[in-house]
Amino acid sequence: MTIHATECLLRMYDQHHELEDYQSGVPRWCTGCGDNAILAAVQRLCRDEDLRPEKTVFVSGIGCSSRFPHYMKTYGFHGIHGRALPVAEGIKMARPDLHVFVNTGDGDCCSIGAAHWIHAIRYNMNMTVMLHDNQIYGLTKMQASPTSPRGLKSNTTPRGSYLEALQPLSVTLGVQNVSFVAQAVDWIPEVLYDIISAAYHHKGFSFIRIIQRCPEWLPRMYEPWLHDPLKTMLLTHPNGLKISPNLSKIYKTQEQHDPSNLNRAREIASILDPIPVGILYRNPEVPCYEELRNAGQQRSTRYIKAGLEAELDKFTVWPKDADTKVRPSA
Ligand SMILES: Cc1ncc(C[n+]2csc(CCOP(=O)(O)OP(=O)(O)O)c2C)c(N)n1
Ligand code: SF4
Ligand SMILES: [Mg+2]
Repeated sequence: MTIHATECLLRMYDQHHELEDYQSGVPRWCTGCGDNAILAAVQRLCRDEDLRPEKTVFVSGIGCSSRFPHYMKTYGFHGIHGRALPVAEGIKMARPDLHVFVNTGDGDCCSIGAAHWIHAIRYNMNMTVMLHDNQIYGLTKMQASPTSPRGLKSNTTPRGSYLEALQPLSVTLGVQNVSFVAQAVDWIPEVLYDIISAAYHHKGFSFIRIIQRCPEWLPRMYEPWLHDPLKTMLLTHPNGLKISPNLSKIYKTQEQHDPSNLNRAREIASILDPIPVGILYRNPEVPCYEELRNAGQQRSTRYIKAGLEAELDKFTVWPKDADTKVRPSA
């Protein structure tokens, strides 16, 4: 039986996806690394939203966390250090129909990529950005990052780091056109999932700082918070996170915070203990750059086809006697 191309396409559209349709390879992160929890939440989200893998792309820079795209059975771009955001912006500009996710580390985003981070907030392109903040350079074996706490001993700061940590939430909330800022921790999977889901559903640049444990280099960093639930402050609101009764019984430190209140969001961003967890700010009215610029509109199908053919022709091995400069007509 012959299946025609259109039928094939229709079958693809109808296909329902399971968890394993998004899982690729065995993660090489250390046991107990918070990146594993983030990966599990994201794969669940893709399954629940039934995202088409061929319409989904994960972009990263360099670092342990930036290995993320390898473990997603979607499109992916493991880029260069600090450049995940401009790559993602380019993808969104050319293909606004794709679901674009970015996974970046605290070194990747807040150090070498800091300039791109600031401008990406201002451009407010529709993508979900996860900052895996383990407060250390993990992959290169324990150098201080901009988010390392003052006094942290590392390979580059053997006497303890001299500076106060940069606060990613405060920085993001200070930039023109900020539209979505949230904070999550890797050790409360239910809330981690809900926050990534809210970020995915927001139209604009959704920035989630995820406090991610690195048991290899900073094994005891979050012990006090793990052992005392009162040291975590859940931000709840009918327009923000809704917490299940079971979770409410454990995490009793809570604040009703309206995510449209930017001034309060900025105050909350500066609270380090208890750790605020939830949606700090959301403004769906901020325009997205790709819409202002009518991204993807200028390219006709003919233009795209010609470009693709030119690329494929580079790899064509023509018969010896053929004129290599002239492509045979179909
Ligand atoms: C241009 C450039 N400079 C430096 C490096 C070395 N390098 C690789 S990963 C990394 C830091 C990664 O830290 P982070 O972004 O926090 O990711 P993590 O490994 O902690 O997930 C550095 C400095 C590099 N690969 N490229
Ligand atoms: S070094 Fe740290 S961040 Fe990297 S995989 Fe191991 S636990 Fe995770
Ligand atoms: Mg890091």
